[in-house]
Amino acid sequence: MSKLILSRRRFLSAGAAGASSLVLAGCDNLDFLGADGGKARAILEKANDLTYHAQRLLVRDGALAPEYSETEIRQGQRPNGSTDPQSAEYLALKEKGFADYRLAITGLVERPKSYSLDELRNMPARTQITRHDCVEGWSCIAKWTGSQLSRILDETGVKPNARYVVFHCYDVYDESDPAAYYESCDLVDARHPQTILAYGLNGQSLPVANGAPIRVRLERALGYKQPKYVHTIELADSFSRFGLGKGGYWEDRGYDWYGGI
Ligand SMILES: Nc1nc2c(c(=O)[nH]1)N[C@H]1C(S)=C(S)[C@@H](COP(=O)(O)O)O[C@H]1N2
Ligand SMILES: [Mo]
Repeated sequence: MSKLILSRRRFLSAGAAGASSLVLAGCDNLDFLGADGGKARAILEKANDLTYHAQRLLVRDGALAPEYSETEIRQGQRPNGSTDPQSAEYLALKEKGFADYRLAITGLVERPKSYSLDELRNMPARTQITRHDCVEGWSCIAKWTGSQLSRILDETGVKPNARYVVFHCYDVYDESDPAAYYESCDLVDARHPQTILAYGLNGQSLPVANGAPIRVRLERALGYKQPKYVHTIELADSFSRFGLGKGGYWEDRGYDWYGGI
């Protein structure tokens, strides 16, 4: 615990947003913090708020994550977490090459809507070569292609009381625990130009192992904030009613909600 607090202090005094990832080095170290109601967890949650507000002060809303050149792509994107969802619904979609897939936009939107994969692919695309940083201690530079989430939010309209975007996924990460993977971000990150719904990876269609047919790229955040196998994007005024209420699958298990790098 003292190590965690020291890291947070060091982060704040150093004034470098990137230093916040120090505290997340090694998923294993954090596992014990996931226990609900624990004192350690309450302290971590306070630290989360601190990180979020400090990051929002330090990182300009529109600041871009670094982008790289083709020559810096050294290997394929290493698949991690769920890599082959087994739900009946997902398997049926996969069997037909995702021809029947629809991405639903629901919740606090003016015009709820759903998109086929072709509709998403026919929108103006953004391609970006970025670095993915997983808290387990590895990084990969890869080229992602997709539709900007901001365009989709412009099409559906966002109600004034919406504050968060919640991403619902097809997979359960751990077969012994029925919780579906989910994630969330605020509207500043949702409307960020590099926040895309990716259907392409390194010039090919997105493989199942990396989240086919659609996965989110939230380039200023850590790996677990990049949900794969997304079926629904829900606008909400709070994330307390989803999962265990902390804003994401791994957040429910003790990770930082903002997860900035
Ligand atoms: N739906 C879903 N999204 C997920 C995960 C997962 O298990 N399920 N794992 C997360 C983690 S911890 C990482 S590091 C990245 C891995 O993405 P990749 O497989 O494309 O490398 O996906 C993130 N998004
Ligand atoms: Mo990760």
